[in-house]
Amino acid sequence: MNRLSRYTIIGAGALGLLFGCRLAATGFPVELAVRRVEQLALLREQGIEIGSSAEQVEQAPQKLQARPAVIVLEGAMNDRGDYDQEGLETDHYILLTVKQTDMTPQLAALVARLAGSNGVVVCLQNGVGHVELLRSSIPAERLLVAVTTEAALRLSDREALHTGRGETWIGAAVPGIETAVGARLQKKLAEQLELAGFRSMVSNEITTRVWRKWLVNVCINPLTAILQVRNGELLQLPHARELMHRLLAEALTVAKASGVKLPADMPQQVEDVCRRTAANRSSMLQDVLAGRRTEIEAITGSLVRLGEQHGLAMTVNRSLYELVRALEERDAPID
Ligand code: KPL
Repeated sequence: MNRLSRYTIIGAGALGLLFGCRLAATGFPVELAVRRVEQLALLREQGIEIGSSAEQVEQAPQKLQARPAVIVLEGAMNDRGDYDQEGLETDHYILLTVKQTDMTPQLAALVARLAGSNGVVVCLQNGVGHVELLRSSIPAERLLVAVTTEAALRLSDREALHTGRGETWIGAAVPGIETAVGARLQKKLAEQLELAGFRSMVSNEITTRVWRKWLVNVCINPLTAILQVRNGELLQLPHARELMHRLLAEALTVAKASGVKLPADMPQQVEDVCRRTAANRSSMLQDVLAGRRTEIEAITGSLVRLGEQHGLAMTVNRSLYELVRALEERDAPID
């Protein structure tokens, strides 16, 4: 049977705006769930606008606009009425683009209610921890992860800049349970994201991809936040570069103890990300500069805890973990 799709995007930060705008502009029914009433009003009035940087489109900067439906997150209901058409059932994809720090048990309960028995929840968070929150309430074949290297910068409550094209890998969040329904849902999502202009693929080694992204964040995010430098500078400062490699070496012992096999060229891969995103302020640096809570718990904290459970000495990562926590605790930098 031919099945339609509809999308609910939870979280209208840079990635939420980017995915919401492109999917809606491609013609999919999209609703964006936001928390703040000011953002709701602005998006309802003016829609989303995504700019593409000149390097990315290899020509003059372009703008894409779309006007998806916008709802208040707390009021989100699993109301399928408007979308179901005679004889056609709908696949409801719920893209979770909130930060790790917003992934609370309350949000997980709301997502489960919204998903009902047929929704498909797709997690795009950095680090780990969110899947554990969701797996008791979402059937395994309907809980997906998407690892993306699409880069976007939020400019306002309704505008973002697509700063770099990347790739999006989709797979089961709970590995080892392969079903025909799960495979269909993953394939369809990859095809539809591709239609919306994202290079997307289903991955049968998604755990490795999650770990690769996680370790890249472990190496880059805390260091850039503490040193207050852009990603590229980690390669220019010899001591920072050395420390970054020590963080990675320690993290790789955790991967090995957890039975995760990562490519031998991880050190080069981390350096490549620094080069490709040289001008970026990492998300953790942006959080520190804005006085927000960072994702340190989900990125370094969870790695340290896992390593210690395996009996490993996590001294380098633990030190950076404590330093970022201290940055969060202080009121303001001295003058
Ligand atoms: O994912 C990132 C982040 O900032 O969170 C990297 C890859 C480090 C790019 O800035």
